[in-house]
Amino acid sequence: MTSLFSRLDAPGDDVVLRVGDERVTSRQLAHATTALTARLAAEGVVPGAHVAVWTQNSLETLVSLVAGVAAGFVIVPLDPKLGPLELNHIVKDAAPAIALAAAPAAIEGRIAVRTLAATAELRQAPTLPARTRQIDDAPMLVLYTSGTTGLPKGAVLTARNVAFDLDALALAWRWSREDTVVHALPMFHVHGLVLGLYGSLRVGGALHWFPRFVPKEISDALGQGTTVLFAVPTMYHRLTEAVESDPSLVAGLRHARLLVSGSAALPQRDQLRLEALTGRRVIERYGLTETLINCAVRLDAPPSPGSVGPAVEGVELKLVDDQRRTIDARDDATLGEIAVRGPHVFAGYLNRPDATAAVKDADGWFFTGDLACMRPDGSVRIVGRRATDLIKTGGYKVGAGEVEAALLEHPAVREAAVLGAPDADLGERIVAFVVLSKPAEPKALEDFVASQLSPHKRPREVHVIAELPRNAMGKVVKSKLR
Ligand code: MCA
Ligand code: AMP
Repeated sequence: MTSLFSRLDAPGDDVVLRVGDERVTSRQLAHATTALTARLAAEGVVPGAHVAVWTQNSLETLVSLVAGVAAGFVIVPLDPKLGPLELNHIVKDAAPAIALAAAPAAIEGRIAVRTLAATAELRQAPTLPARTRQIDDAPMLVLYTSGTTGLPKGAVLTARNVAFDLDALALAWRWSREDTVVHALPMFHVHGLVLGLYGSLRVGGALHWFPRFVPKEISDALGQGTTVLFAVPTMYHRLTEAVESDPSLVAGLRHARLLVSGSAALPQRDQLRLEALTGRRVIERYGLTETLINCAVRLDAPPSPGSVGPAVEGVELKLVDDQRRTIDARDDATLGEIAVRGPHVFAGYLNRPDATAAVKDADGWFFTGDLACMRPDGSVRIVGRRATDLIKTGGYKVGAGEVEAALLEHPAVREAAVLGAPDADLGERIVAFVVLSKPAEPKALEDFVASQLSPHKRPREVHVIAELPRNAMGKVVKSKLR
């Protein structure tokens, strides 16, 4: 067996993590792993237990996320802006033994919280050698992800899922110890956590994390030796606008070895604008929480606009029709649902065998719900989604049903229908149509959703209408609302 975080195999004085002016070496991370193991063991929390990490904007968050996995706990990273509706559900569903936080957290009172005073603990010499996480099929992470209806589901990922996928990406992008990744993504989803953080400790050299996205900070980091940028399309859109109004930002972007976009479709318009300004092409990769990254444009591939690349090394990918029969066409025109198989496909949803069986068949194929065409060279062009009730806004997946349910909790809302409308910045913006039983201001309804759920799930537009359009069966016809 080999270890998951190769970067911690021979701990030394090399900096592996950076947040603001604070830096952590591989030796300090190994110390933190030992300290965390001992500390939680003293409380009866042993490897294999679910440990939540409240992902606040601080270095302690990164240390907890790495040390927790290295020590063998099953880490449940949580958005510190989760609303009470989501939090109640997740605490019950994942039942974490304990939560780690950098500072007082809203989760306090629901489960025991321990603060990891990283900077103090890191300096203490360990009394025991650090544990290292081996690559096996045991659960390593539970990541909550929205579905069309109901509350978020916990996707269980193993160390093998993660190691396999990161190694495939290293091959596609020649990602190596020479690289430092910079990103400003949240640490409770695959993109920022698995690719950015765990990737930098397995196949890369270091991570420089900005808890907030500020174009100038990203550009400066790239100008000062950081080589790779991971970002969602909204961030590339905002970087482009920033470069247009402040051409000095171009210098940093020109230095980058690799600019990667994912989590949602990168509009070609933004791609071309950025290329014209910087001379650098942004490459796309495609994935899901449940499968990690399935496709990636290779570093040496010729330009192929609109493509998310072919399946990464070791991943089987096919297009299927409505009956899940294989569609054998590479004509860039025939549409099918993407299905994937390989060691990267998750173990299943926590406590939800029904939901797992709906997406993963007995032969190991995972059905993504994404619609695409395949080109003659095997590269994939994503065209849409089967479920119109899934919205991708700023790279976050939001189920329309979850927002509708939150709106219906408001005493003035009698009926609600939510959909995603095209948006140049966010990709899609959440739009709500409501029928009221008593007067209420649209802004108050937006704020109400933001107070019940994570604020990124709030509708950016609320329209009050007299009645929702329905078909003969009484079902809301959302296409009429568009
Ligand atoms: C605004 N705010 C509010 C309200 N309005 N708070 C309460 N009530 C309100 N009515 C607050 C927000 O909480 C936030 O607080 C601030 O105002 C700005 O929020 P918002 O407008 O939502 O942010 P934004 O500027 O639109 O964010 C854009 C973003 C963000 C930075 C691009 O969407 C983002 O980080 N996206 C990344 C998503 C991601 O990582 N997805 C990966 C999923 P404050 O200012 O305090 O923060 S993994 C995946 O998809 C797969 C595997 C893959 O392929 O990667
Ligand atoms: P999530 O459940 O948050 O992991 O989101 C996964 C979904 O994001 C996929 O099913 C796709 O719809 C979408 N997605 C991720 N990367 C891309 C991409 N490069 N282009 C288009 N859609 C993407």
